[in-house]
Amino acid sequence: MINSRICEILGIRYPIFQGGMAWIADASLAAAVSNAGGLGLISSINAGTEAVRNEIRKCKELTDKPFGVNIMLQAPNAGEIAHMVVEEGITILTTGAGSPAQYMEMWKEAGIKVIPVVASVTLALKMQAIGATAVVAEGAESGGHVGELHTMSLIPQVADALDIPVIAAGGICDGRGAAAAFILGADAVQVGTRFISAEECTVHQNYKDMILKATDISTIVTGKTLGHPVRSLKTPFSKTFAKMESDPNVKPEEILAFGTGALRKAVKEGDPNGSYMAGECAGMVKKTEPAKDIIADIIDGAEKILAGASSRLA
Ligand code: TUI
Repeated sequence: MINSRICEILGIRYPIFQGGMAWIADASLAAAVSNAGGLGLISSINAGTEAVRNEIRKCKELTDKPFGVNIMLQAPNAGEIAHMVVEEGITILTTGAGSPAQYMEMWKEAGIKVIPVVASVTLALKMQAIGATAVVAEGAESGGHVGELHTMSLIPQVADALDIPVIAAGGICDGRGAAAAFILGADAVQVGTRFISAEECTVHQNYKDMILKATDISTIVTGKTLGHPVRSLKTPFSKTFAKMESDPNVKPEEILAFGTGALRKAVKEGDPNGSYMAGECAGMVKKTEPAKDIIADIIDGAEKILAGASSRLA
């Protein structure tokens, strides 16, 4: 059975994290993933700090297994969330879109295992030096806010540089991707896009349908000119966003205003003018199924491939 040191450190059965996707990753999805033996994560991007506190409390009712919270560090309420998770007794945190250095002392004192999401070796090394338990190394195939390196070259470089466990993210949604990540040096994988299609994921049905209809070329990265590149599905919204960025007469403030609230509109209302963040592997997600079946499929698939890898290549 596939198992790694991160399973023991976190008390989980399978080395699969569910991405802490903004507005999407709530108690329903996180508890389903944790109950199935993975690591469920609740996103800190929701309708305010108290809404996130409620999700944490709900999740505790839905599962007795370990789960964590993902803190998006660029959010205006990141400081508030950083304190609230300590109050709520959270034991596992992932952080994204920046460095969590300013909160590390407080979280370590509270006994929290901190797992920053990084997109480079430089930041990964810094995180190890300030006491991170592990890092999620996220390649640019992923949905949402992306770095520059892709999974294939990021993972081995981060794995070579660090002593702590590395969780691979970006472009992984089945046993093949997971097996590849383990071979590249990862101790676990983080899966986002495929869990959007999970039965327990509470996003608007239109969001699920858009993922299920996606093909290999359905995503686009916008926001590079604003210093905040984001991968999402190609829609009238993202195409307009891209056009605004390439038009020298449109000011950055206007583009930012156009994008504000777009993810929430997609997740909650299924609004065609919303931002449907998704990774490049959206084209491989073909059905809605329970989170536990997604985890079983990834683990079984990876085990079969790893067991037969040498014979396939002989
Ligand atoms: O954070 C993410 N993905 C996200 S956050 C998000 S919320 C959002 N909402 C509306 C518009 C835009 C975004 C959606 N998706 N992933 C983790 C991640 N972190 N990926 C890359 C990084 C990263 C990049 C640079 C982490 C640190 C970093 O450098 C910081 C430094 O100080 O060097």
